[in-house]
Amino acid sequence: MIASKLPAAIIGLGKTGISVAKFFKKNKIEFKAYDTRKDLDLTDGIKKNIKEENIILGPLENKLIASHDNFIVSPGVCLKKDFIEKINSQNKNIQTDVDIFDSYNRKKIVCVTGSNGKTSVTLILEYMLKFLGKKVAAGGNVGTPVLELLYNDYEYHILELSSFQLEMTKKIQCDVSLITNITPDHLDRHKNFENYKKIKHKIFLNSNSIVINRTDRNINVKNAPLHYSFGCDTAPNKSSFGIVKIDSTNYIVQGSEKILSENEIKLIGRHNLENICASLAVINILNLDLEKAVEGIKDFKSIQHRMEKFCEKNKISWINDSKSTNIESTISAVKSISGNIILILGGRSKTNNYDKLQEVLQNKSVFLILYGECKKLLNENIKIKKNKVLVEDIKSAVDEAYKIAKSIPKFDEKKITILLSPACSSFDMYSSFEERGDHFKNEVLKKHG
Ligand code: UMA
Repeated sequence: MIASKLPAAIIGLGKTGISVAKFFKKNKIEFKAYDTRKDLDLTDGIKKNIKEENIILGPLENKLIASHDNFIVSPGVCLKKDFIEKINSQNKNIQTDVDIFDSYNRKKIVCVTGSNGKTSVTLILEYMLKFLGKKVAAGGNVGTPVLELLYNDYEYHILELSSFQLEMTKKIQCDVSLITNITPDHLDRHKNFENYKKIKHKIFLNSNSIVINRTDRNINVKNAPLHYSFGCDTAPNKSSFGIVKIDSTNYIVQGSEKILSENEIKLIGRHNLENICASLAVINILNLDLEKAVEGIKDFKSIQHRMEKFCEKNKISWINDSKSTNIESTISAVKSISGNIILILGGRSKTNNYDKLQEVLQNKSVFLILYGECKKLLNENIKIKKNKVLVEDIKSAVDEAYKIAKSIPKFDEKKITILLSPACSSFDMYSSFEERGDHFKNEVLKKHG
């Protein structure tokens, strides 16, 4: 923050804004808080940390710029271009909670970003470090605002940073940073893929070492510091991790050495093997006990809302993958399942190009259930000869899926998986993918008693 006699401006009063307000209150920094929602409910979290006279609701007017020198913007708030330009032209300062965290943090940090898999890698790393006896916590996009981490004496912080968080962040100094992969996402906000890629790469700027997915051409390591790699191919040397298939079993390898078989872990899908590879590369760089971390991961169960197998009855498995809010993530999910799949897709669409998904579905034994705001768009854009049905909402999707599963002939020996992997955001009907996933699980569990 720049030195100023004016109060700071906190923009956005969700989890992030509240955490900034709490931090400022503790550190005796004056502030005012803004939220563009006129009818915002003043939650207990807000009331506890912010005096009502310091809360301003409604559209952000350019005239408020004169009242502040420091603006701390929440990730979900997309500021107008002229608002940002005005702040910059007056040598004022826009930053994020991640910048404030950076200026106060003295502990080791690993930063993780990527279009898919970033939450999984964050949670796998947190789990591995705990297994190794380290005091560690994960924060950022994964759910706990980063500033909340500073109140405890952790040895390691694992930060999941989204493109929304990186966009306005000026600097995050880290020991290791990692990009899992980059595919187009959130382009409505970031305008074009080039810009999105550039924002993702900001994570490398102040990192001592970096981990890259060597098979992803969208990740550019020119001028980057010392780097280590992972990928879904063979590993070129001892400081890299990869996957090889021997006699139809996938193994994680470090260089040429097999270190873990897919049959030894509880996580489902090849993409999770990649997530483990990425995490092991970080453990390696941090000079921690790799062998023990490999032992630990064998007991790691599914992560909520990410290929979470939460119910298995009468040869039917139910998987909640509500976190898959884009096509690439749904493709990974579908590819990782064999047998009959009843796939629930829908929500608010982020695109109208579903060609890649259609291609994958054509080679699978799949029945589609399309729900929500974009069900018709999906119906028009996913042209597969297989069965399809359109329903209103998640409850009807669960009812329909159950009916279809029951109707699959008994002589069909293949297992049946009912998969919610929507390829769309949840915002047509829910406030988050978590809420959607919880609703799905509740409806299923009601059915199965
Ligand atoms: N708001 C405005 N104006 C706007 C938009 C929002 O005033 O134009 C206000 C809203 O009225 C609301 C508040 O801002 O009161 C919400 O702030 P926010 O959207 O930044 O959300 P937070 O509650 O602070 O949660 C954020 C992340 N949310 C987003 O990036 C949208 C959470 O990621 C993150 O867990 C949390 O900080 C803690 O770090 C969620 C997410 O959806 C999971 N992430 C996206 C994703 O994973 O795809 C990027």
